[in-house]
Amino acid sequence: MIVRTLAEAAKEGRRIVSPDGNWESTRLLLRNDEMGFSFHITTIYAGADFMLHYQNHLESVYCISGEGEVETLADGKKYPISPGTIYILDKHDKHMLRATKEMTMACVFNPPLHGKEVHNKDGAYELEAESIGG
Ligand code: 9YT
Repeated sequence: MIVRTLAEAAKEGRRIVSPDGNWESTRLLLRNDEMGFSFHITTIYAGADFMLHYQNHLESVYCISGEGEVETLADGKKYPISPGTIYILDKHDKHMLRATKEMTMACVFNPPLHGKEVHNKDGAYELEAESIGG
């Protein structure tokens, strides 16, 4: 069994702060744990308004606290996000994410992230990224 805490994980280099200033994420479970998915606690900073398009991954995002909205760009639909809401990007949906109040999210990725990923210019993560912890 593997047991970790958010505080320990942050100290061990699992906390990634996005260079775009929109979010940070502590990646508690990664590819090298060999579970088939990764699990992160992500903070979306208040005022963030940015495009994401996980062309190489599926992601589910559950809101623990805060407030915002997600917009799917293919159809312009906007969905409010508040504590208790999950959105599931089952179609690799290109989307905008907006935080009116800082949001804390639990995020799951398939395939699992290596650990150091930040978004490329298309809002995606590359498949061959640097790993945390070997
Ligand atoms: C909701 C979302 O995708 N935010 C960007 C960060 C991502 N959750 C991650 O890399 O942990």
